[in-house]
Amino acid sequence: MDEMDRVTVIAPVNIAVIKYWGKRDEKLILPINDSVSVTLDTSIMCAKTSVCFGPEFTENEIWLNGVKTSFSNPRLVNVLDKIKNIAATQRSVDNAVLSWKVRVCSENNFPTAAGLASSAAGYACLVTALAKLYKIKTDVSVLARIGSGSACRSVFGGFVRWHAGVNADGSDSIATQIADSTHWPEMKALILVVSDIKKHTSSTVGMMNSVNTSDLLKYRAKYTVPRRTEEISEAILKKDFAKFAELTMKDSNQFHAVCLDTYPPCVYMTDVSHKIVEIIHAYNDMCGELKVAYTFDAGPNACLYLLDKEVPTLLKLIKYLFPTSNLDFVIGLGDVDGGDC
Ligand code: 2P0
Repeated sequence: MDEMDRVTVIAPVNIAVIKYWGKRDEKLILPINDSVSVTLDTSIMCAKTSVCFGPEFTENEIWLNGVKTSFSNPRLVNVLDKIKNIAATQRSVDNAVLSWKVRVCSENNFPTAAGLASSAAGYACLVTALAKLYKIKTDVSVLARIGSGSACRSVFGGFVRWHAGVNADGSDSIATQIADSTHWPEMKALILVVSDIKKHTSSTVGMMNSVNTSDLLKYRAKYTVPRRTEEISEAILKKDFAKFAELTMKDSNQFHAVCLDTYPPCVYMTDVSHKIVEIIHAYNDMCGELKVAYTFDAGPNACLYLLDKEVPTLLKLIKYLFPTSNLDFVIGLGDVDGGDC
């Protein structure tokens, strides 16, 4: 096989501060509200994907963390079809190449499906690698979105906003950068892995149930998120940590309130997660200002945002309160393809 027929890409994890929860179109993966996230440095958490194709392959194959997995996942098929269609339109590869089968090998260096944005990094990686393999020119954030909504935010570094858009075809549902990773270098994320067990309700199913049953989600999408998205973008640009922290914590809390308002409820936070919330509020009260913000995705693990000068004290506190835990790590902000995984 020609070396040109193999591409490897690394993509970072992003952790939302204004959460995406709920779709208006399941097939195109169009959200009901904008969301904002922070892209983390790839040194500790990232996905790495290699793709290749060739006339000798008899079927499409995907290997996830060393295990061969079915390629029949409709999202995977959809992403590959879409990329091949673009390649055909742009005539970026020979027609014969379009009939070749592909082989995908993807690895994460962090717990999969434990609410640590593994699908975001995974699909961002996959579509970027496939777009390079088929030599197409396109907005990879749109392709990533079709794989997994939050993945569209992982194609940019720094602070990123995913615009819900209004078009029925999803052409304006894209991610843009609010500020790059050098804008606020003091900003750090401290990840506390409470559990790496796979979640009961996948985000996809959970958000579908929320759209169908939660009144709070309707209120959130219409009134809360539009205001918070503007406010947090401004806080990021002004480097106003207290405002950033307040909005981040309130949005995490409202997202989990929506999960409880869903019928049947989806419960992602555990007693330990709630303990962490309590500790952070007590810490901020003790400091007399907001020094640390927590946020929880569709899982029990905490992501704390804080400025670097606060990291040593916070780490000491966490070690004191959770002496047996060795599952915490500090990460800076990152870029796309920013280092070895
Ligand atoms: C987010 N989450 O904004 C929110 C917060 C989880 C909680 O995006 O169905 O895996 O593939 O579009 O992207 C998780 O949702 O769901 C998610 P699909 P995805 O990060």
